[in-house]
Amino acid sequence: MAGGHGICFERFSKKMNYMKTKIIYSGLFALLVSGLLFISCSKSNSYNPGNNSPSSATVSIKNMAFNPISLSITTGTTVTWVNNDTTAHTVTANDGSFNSGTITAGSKFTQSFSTTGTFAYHCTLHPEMTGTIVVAKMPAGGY
Ligand SMILES: [Cu+2]
Repeated sequence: MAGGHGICFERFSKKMNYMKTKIIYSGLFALLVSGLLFISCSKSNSYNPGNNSPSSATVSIKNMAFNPISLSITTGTTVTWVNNDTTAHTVTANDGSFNSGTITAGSKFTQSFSTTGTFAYHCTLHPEMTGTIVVAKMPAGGY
């Protein structure tokens, strides 16, 4: 029979199409899951409107010092100060633009930066403790 192979091939290609659809769907599903994961992860950072790729940075407070002393970020970045010291500290902007109040040992303070500039800060409890956040414009189109 001449058509025998044709029918067989047709069945085969139908099966292939089905498999392709399955692969596409599982691909879309994986994409959806990773998208949801990304959304739920980035929700823990404070959201900055207009910035679709929020980023974050951390400053550790330990041994009566901010580490790093100077942190360079881009606009829309959320900075978290983590008090890894045994005493309380504050993160207080010299220009008064932000102030953590007392951060007890083991606690955190979060501040997002939406404007460019150099923000010097200190600890009101230990004025010799100083730090700087340098905020540059986020590159066009984000990261
Ligand atoms: Cu302090």
